[in-house]
Amino acid sequence: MTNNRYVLNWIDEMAALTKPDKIVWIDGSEEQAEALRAEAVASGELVKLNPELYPNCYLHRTAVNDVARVEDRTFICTTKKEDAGNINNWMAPAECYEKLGKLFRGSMVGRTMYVIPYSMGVPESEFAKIGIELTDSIYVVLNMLIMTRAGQHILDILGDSPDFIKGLHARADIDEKNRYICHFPEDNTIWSVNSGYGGNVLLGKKCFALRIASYLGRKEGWMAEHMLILGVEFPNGEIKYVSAAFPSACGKTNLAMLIPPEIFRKKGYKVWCVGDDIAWLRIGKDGRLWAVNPENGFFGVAPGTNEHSNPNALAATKKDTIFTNVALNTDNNTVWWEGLDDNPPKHCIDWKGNVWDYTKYDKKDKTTCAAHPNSRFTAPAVNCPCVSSEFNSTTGVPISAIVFGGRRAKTAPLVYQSFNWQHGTFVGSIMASETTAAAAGAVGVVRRDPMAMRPFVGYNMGDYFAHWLAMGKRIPNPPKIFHVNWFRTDSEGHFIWPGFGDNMRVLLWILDRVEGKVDAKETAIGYVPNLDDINIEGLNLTKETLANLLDVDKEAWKQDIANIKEFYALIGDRVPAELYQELEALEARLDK
Ligand code: GTP
Ligand code: SPV
Ligand code: MN
Repeated sequence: MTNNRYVLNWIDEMAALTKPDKIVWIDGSEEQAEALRAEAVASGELVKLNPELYPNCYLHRTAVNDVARVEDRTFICTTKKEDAGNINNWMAPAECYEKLGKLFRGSMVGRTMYVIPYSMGVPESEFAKIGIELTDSIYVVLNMLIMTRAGQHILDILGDSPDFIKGLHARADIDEKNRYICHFPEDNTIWSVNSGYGGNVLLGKKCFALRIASYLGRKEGWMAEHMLILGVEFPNGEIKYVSAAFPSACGKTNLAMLIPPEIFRKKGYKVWCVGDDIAWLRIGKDGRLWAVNPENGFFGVAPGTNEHSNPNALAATKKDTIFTNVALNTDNNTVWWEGLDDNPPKHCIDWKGNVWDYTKYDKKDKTTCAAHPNSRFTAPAVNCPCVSSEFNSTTGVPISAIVFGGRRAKTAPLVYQSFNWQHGTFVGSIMASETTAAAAGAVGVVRRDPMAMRPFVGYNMGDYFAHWLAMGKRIPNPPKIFHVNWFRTDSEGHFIWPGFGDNMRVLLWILDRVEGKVDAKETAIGYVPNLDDINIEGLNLTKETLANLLDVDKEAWKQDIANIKEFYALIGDRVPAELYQELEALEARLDK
């Protein structure tokens, strides 16, 4: 345990509020984790899966009303409302503590409070930051043990320091009307109540590593981003690193674990995964931008994951994994989800815990799904066959290119390059994507999602843009900035680009551009590949189709401009003048 007064006093205070029957410190040992798994199985919180086929794997079902992040119930509580900005929900800190205090009061009576000391990042690294989460959920404890570096050694490293993020979570009544995910960046505090689902309750992830960390990054001169990190290994053994920001459920995990098409594999190309969701970026002594993944596991989308789309993710889930809201095949006690294979189990319990009738399953009707569309796996990073040798590096990896992207049926071409950092920041700021099941609410609606950070910036979005511009001025050798879209559709709504492993073809163009190896076509929105510079060998795709994928539809872009203006106006008066200049310049180029 610890003698740290700040830690002990805070826990006393939180225990006096929530009144748990007992307090258990999570030490990180396998014995303690195993005892908790057994306890959760006995209570029905976890289902133990077939130990031959899925050793040390478990299934958990959340409440039916509690299956995704809740953006409308997520608050940034700064003293001044302007510091949270118009894109975030805001509550005054005192009001929020008071309101949530009532919900937390006595919420752990008859329950156990677990104390989870954890580090985001390799604890020995300069990048790393420590958090302590107090929770009454064994599911949260077991997930945090996979997703972070947790246990007694973190308390030892913390020593007497007050420098840790204080997280309090209680399941309370899982009452959606009283569900709150609240952040107090000025107090290094996170309070989450009435949920038991992933991003709402694994407080090291979105709450700390993005919302609180983005706030700290701005103060301290670094960046916390919703980005995967991957390394492309060339046949000569050289590795170049790329980070990419796509909104939730838009392909980060898939790109991070990409397996190159055979023609590239034969030549010796490989892809290594450093991270699949979050990147912390700092300027290195050599003047480049360096990135670490602060997490230690993957909380990945299950549906659609299969032998062909993402064999690396699938392999990662074969042991030591917790599945959330997938279907249970009761014939052999294994898991299933839509898109795993074309053999829905004959005897099955769906994500709601009901017997599921496979004969009524209709691929086009999400209400007939056995697994929830946002069902997830929590797998240790070490399980992934393509995990990078730099995964535990204390310095991280140098980033050559930053890639933005989203789901756009029409406007955005397959890939384009920004003119420079300022224009690249503008490209990130106008990102848009169709919404997905990762957050509660309508699916498939286009919304602006700057840098894929709309739900995750812990301060004013205008200030966030300014921070990007300021960072660009400070990085002597900045990465080049690109934008991709794997999701253009034809008139029947089918994806035109094959995606997944074939995205390698686009990554190689990006890295060729970084190296100055290929020319490009200058268009109104940025540099677009010349047709011959994207290798489509072995693809069932004609040059004409590629030309369509790369086409910049000026009319569609002009229609987008009005929406961008509205969005900037919504963010308010802290949008930097440089971005308005970029917007005007884009408009002028489109009119030419
Ligand atoms: P979060 O964990 O929510 O942040 O999501 P993510 O960005 O990691 O998304 P993920 O890789 O899990 O992909 C989400 C969905 O997009 C899955 O259903 C994938 O099958 C699908 N997807 C991923 N990459 C591609 C692609 O290149 N093309 C197409 N068509 N679909 C893709
Ligand atoms: C996302 O929604 O971007 C996720 C899943 O990565 S969650 O942890 O629930 O935020
Ligand atoms: Mn994510």
